[in-house]
Amino acid sequence: MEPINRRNFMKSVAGTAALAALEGGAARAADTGLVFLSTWAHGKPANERAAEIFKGGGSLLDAIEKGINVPESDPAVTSVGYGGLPNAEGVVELDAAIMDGTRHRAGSVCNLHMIKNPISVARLVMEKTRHTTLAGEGAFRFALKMGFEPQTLLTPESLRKWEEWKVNPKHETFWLDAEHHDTIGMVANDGKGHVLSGCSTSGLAFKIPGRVGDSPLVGCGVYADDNVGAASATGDGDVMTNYCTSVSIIHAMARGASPQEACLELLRHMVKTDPKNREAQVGVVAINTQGEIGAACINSRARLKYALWRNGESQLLDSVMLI
Ligand code: SD4
Repeated sequence: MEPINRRNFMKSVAGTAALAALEGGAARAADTGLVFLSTWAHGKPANERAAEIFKGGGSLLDAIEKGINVPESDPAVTSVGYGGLPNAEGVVELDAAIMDGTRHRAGSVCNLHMIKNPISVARLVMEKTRHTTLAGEGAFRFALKMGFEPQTLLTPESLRKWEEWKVNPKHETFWLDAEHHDTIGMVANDGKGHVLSGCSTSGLAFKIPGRVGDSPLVGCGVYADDNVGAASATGDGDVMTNYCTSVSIIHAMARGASPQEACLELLRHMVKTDPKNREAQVGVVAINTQGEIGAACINSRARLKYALWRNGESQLLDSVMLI
């Protein structure tokens, strides 16, 4: 056998890693490629916009923000931003959060009215203040200070739906029940292990004014940590908040689960702790620092479709359903 001399050692994989360590840093992970993963069909144009921003020289934060701005600004999407369905009093109240896995910092807004891009306001809470969450009137006044233009967020369509709901004697109210709804949650990996999570919603339609769902809560609607990965959630926030969905998924991944296993582990736990959750509308997405992904939902009543952008290919796929 050839004796190990310095030249042979340095040619070996172990030698390269050892040399990198000696030179003051661990060997850098290989580039696994840029990935954007979002909830629902409106996640597809959002991912495509995000990829365009990143490839044009923007940061991953720019990419997530501008990507989520797409459904927020689209009046045809009635669950996010402009055109989102209002609360029981006919006021559109928006929730959003964004978390940066490098800084381990998030920004979020709750019950924000008259500002169509809450994810952009959430980003500024993270970047311009020492706070993490601003709510209601304070969030609105902060947005004005940051130069956002107030505008009505009701569209003829969302107004019509609210009027219909209001006069329906059997209308569902959130004093008791929940209703199906589609938030955008987006997670991303820049291919070098930097991850981010963002989430934006108008919350459950016709909710009690002041209600805050899971989406703007750090650990629930978003979580991101460059040591592990990122996660986001969609569905009935009144159920999911009790399970701290996103951070629970990240903790399972930190213990060694793949993103897909981690998503399913959380959903199984939800059903085990309360069998009624079998009927709950819950969808989750996750990505790890190597770019592996997971997407899962509890039942077929709200089968989560997720949008995946990878290697220039943009797809809409079915998530794994809990069985
Ligand atoms: C909420 N989680 O406010 C949001 C709604 C949602 O898909 O995600 N719908 O409870």
